[in-house]
Amino acid sequence: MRHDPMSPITFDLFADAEPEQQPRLDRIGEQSCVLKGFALPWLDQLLPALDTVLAAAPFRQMITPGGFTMSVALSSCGALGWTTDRSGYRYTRHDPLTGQPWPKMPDVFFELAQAAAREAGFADFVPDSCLINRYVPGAKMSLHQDKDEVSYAAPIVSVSLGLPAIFLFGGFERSDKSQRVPLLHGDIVVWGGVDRLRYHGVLPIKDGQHPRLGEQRINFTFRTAG
Ligand code: MD3
Ligand code: FE
Repeated sequence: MRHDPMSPITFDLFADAEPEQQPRLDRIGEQSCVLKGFALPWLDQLLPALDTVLAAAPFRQMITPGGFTMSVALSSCGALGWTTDRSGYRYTRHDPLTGQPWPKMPDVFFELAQAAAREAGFADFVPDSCLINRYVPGAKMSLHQDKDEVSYAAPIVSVSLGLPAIFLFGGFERSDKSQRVPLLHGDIVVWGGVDRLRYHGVLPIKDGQHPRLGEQRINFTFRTAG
């Protein structure tokens, strides 16, 4: 029998995803939302591109201005990369480890970030920086604000891969109560507008093995930094 021309030929990209990863939009703040499972259809393109970036700019643990070694290991791609050392936090055009410019942001990274921002209501997001955070079990990120970007007009897009995490979404003072947002492999969070300067963090990652990424969580944070 011939295919009915009115019924598109499709296949289910989410056939093997967990039910909680069915694509959907959860609002977590006035201008913030979680796009559950949004990155899943992009993974086969995303992971090889990630390997290329990491071959040029490997993960490294950085030192905070206070002299502590971060439990999260970092890399970056795009025109600007975020770094910290004893002298402070900043965006740089060169990787301090290699002395080379940060690797180019792969097209598939840019396109995914732009598509997610659009889905969340932010048209024409043009990220110039992608910070790549690697968490092993036990690694965490304490409550902080992101204030190193030139403008707070653009949203921030964050892609979670690998082991699950509990994201802390706080208020405008460190002492404000935080909301706990579970994030799974393939989830994307978009923050903007009035929520841009909220305190946020990540609870220590629990032990586990992710079938695709092993014993780690990787987070991409896209920003318009410069
Ligand atoms: C919420 N990274 O790199 S996603 C960071 O999962 C960072 O690795 C976390 O916080 C992670 O700075 C959280 C990114 C994020 C970035 C900016 C925000 C969440 C935000 C600004 C306001 C509220
Ligand atoms: Fe942050």
